[in-house]
Amino acid sequence: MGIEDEIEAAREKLQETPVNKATETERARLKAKIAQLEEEQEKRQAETGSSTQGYAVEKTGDATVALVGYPSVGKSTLLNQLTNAESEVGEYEFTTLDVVPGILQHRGAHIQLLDVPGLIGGAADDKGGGQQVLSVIRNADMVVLMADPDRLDGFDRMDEELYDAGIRTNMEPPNIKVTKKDKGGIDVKAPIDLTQIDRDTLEDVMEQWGYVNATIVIREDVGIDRVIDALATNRVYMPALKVVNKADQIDKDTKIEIEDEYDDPIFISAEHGTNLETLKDAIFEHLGLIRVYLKQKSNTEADKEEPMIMEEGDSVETLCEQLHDTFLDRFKHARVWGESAKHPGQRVGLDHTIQDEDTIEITKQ
Ligand SMILES: Nc1nc2c(ncn2[C@@H]2O[C@H](COP(=O)(O)OP(=O)(O)OP(=O)(O)O)[C@@H](O)[C@H]2O)c(=O)[nH]1
Ligand SMILES: [Mg+2]
Repeated sequence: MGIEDEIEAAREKLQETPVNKATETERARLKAKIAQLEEEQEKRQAETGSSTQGYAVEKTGDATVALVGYPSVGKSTLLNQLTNAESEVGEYEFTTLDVVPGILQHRGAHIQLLDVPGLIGGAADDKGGGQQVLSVIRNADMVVLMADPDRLDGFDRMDEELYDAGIRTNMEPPNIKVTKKDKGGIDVKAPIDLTQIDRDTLEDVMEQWGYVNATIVIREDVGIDRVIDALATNRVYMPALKVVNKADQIDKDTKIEIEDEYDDPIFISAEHGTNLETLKDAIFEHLGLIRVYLKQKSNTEADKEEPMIMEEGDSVETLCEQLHDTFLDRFKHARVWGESAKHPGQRVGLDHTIQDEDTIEITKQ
């Protein structure tokens, strides 16, 4: 039996297995088996190069964002509005068949936007060349999920499609750690109560995954899917932003209903250019980007036109590393103005965490 048949057989078995207490372990085992086979399949495809052909797009700029949505939601129209790109716009579906990149310049950052061909149901099973599209999305730093008022189910459908391809949106990686041992079988350590899964099932899943001797430390109340996510090596985690396009076609009441149901998406009209500044800000913030203004000692003001683009959580040390090799060696201290400073011009060391729009002056030896 080929690996595809094995996956198919395991999926069928999972569907046939009813969901109840008695079948919990069996279902968990099957899920682990499917995930493991899929990983094996991907590995083989990567080796033969069959999954990497097609839309290879080189990443450029400070970050990469994939525009994802049903055909005709307006992805190309949006790309053309936000970037220098010229992606073909059409009234019919599947106008765009290639990945079209463009650069959005906002708050001093260069953000690469990718207009990816419309994702359709079953992309994860490679209907309609979906695998290549998904591999482009996997490499992005964030997705914009686009829907239009007529097909809002697109939000959930796209997210499911991504989920099935191992792309986890708006989720932290599970707080689970697995370490191999020499002997002693499977050891489950959980300093908290596990309410969704029992230890026997966990041991079974670990064995199914191929562990003979290992310790698994679980620090959050997870279900089996999150455990499998922790074991799998092909999961990626990224933020997703929900955007409703063609907002020019809806009235106020419908807008409020959509806001309630879909957790406050951003409403835009790509065609009319409405609310695009809000969208750009949201993209910048969801990417976790921050601006840093560098000040020379001799100047009283920093150059606010050209900020350095960094990431939330970055420290003065990261800043120095990015500036030049010699900055770290010769670093004496820095002065900070802005959100992260206790008072204007606070003197700080390398471990100081910077925030958006801080001004920093570095003193070297
Ligand atoms: N009313 C309205 N129509 C829009 C808006 N944005 C795009 N459209 C129209 O929607 C249609 C599809 O737009 P595209 O940008 O080609 O959509 P797409 O998502 O790139 O479609 P595919 O490439 O087929 O996946 C075109 O007729 C656009 O003019 C909008 O904000 N409002
Ligand atoms: Mg298009």
